[in-house]
Amino acid sequence: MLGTGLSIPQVACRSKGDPLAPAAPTLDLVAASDTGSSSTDDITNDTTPDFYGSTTDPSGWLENDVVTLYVTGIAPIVHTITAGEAGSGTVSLGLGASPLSDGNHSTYITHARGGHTSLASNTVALVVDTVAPTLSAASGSDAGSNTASISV
Ligand SMILES: [Ca+2]
Repeated sequence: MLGTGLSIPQVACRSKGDPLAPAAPTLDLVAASDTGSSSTDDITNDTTPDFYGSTTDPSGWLENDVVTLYVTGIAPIVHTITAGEAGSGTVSLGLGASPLSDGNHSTYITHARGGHTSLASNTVALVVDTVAPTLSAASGSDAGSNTASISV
């Protein structure tokens, strides 16, 4: 109501994510794990592909930061940054003993520090395809006329 002297409480503007968390990382499939005709299409026959996690956080990776790899179809894989990995821009993330089934596996990571978890990285739309392609003859591809008339 107007004129009552009461003001409408301001709704806090929620920023996305935890302000104390590291910046959202980025994720990429390692080219060597991206088999087939393209090493950048995220279609692979490797059931335990390796990924690169990259941080855009100003502090980079710090020792004991936690990177969690989420892959559709398997339990999250938790990786703790070692002293050797700290300071580097990228960290190698493997699936270990968790082979993936054929099909689509949406994959992303988060970066946590001191209990504060970043927003999710980009999503890699991984496709695992271990079935060898079969060659089939193109049929009906000769759609044109088979006769030619030649004027003499
Ligand atoms: Ca590929």
